[in-house]
Amino acid sequence: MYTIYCRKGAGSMAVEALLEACGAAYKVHDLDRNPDGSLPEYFHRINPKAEVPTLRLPDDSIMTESAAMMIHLADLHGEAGLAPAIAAPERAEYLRWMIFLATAVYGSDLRMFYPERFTTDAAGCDGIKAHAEKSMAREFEIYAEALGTKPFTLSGKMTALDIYAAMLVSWAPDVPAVFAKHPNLKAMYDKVTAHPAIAKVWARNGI
Ligand SMILES: N[C@@H](CCC(=O)N[C@@H](CS)C(=O)NCC(=O)O)C(=O)O
Repeated sequence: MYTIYCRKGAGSMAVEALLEACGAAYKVHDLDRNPDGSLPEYFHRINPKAEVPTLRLPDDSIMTESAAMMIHLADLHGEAGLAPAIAAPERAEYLRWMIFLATAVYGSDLRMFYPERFTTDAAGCDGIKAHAEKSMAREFEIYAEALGTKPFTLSGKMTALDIYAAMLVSWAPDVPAVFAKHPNLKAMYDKVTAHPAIAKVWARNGI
């Protein structure tokens, strides 16, 4: 049994959706913030960075880093067909875009939502946020170009990559504008979120 530590609508959403889509046995542990905005003390002992997603594996060990979880779960639950096999020709591309999303796009999201965490100078926050929005716009251009006319990032079949991309695009500062500029991203997003397992988790997360 997996336990996924979550905050609704946060980075845990993609991992929760993947667990559901894989048919894995899992429990959701929703975290509430303390009145001062921090996360509960017990959670800092589970993940010293106190970030979601945090995943407790069936052997009781703890895993952090969303992209690592996506890769690990999709590989372990290969029967769900949500990852190319290690030797498949599209495996390199799968890893490339998974890490691009985790580092470039997720990074821009974090700078945009929490600029104060990226500076010791509170006066610099607006600049960090503006730069993050610009970076994210460029990153979605790059991703949309890679997607091209394919229904999903790799081919005609949804993978964990598309679930991760769908979560990240849902955090854009102006989602309708991203979709208007990149109708192929919208088409991919609509297909991913129409999948019954993903729709269920998106709804639980209030999306
Ligand atoms: N590199 C981490 C980043 C995780 C992360 O920063 N998560 C955010 C939410 S999306 C978080 O929990 N931040 C701490 C907080 O909100 O208090 C990952 O990919 O899992």
